Amino acid sequence: MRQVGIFGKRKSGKSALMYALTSHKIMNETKYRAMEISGVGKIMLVDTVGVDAESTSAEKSAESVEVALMLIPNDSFELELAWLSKLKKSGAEIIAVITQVDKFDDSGKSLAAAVKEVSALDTVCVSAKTGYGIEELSNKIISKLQK
Ligand SMILES: Nc1nc2c(ncn2[C@@H]2O[C@H](COP(=O)(O)OP(=O)(O)OP(=O)(O)O)[C@@H](O)[C@H]2O)c(=O)[nH]1
Ligand SMILES: [Mg+2]
Repeated sequence: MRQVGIFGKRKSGKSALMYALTSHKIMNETKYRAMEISGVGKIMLVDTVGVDAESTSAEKSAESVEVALMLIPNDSFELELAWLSKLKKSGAEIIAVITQVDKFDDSGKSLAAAVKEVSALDTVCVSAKTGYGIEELSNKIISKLQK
């Protein structure tokens, strides 16, 4: 099945984002969520281990995803930049996702601009808590899958 991978440091909000994107209340922790997207078909959202935890496991996941979401929760994103080059090499389409933006005064806009400046990537600001930006991110994922 076509896969969309969620990458980020521990506690960056990977699992919360996966649930927000699939908009289901779930009872148990799971590493995969299947979702049906009209015009695209069935895809698998893959929650990965923190890129600062066990990198070999996250690297394995990187090999099989078509679209990679690189989560960035705050302005120390050196490790994420290193991961962005790994993900580029794997051939995945990449979206930089500023997470937990309900914690920012400007909804993450200045951080998004900084990330965009160094990476030249598509950047989206989201909050799994409030739902901010979730629809915009879904649409970006869909457009990447339709490429
Ligand atoms: N305020 C706020 N808190 C969030 C948001 N998303 C996640 N959190 C909180 O941040 C913490 C980590 O969220 P997770 O979704 O578990 O993060 P994770 O990246 O899956 O963490 P690991 O699986 O342990 O690597 C939890 O306490 C969440 O409640 C958000 O959008 N806003
Ligand atoms: Mg998690």
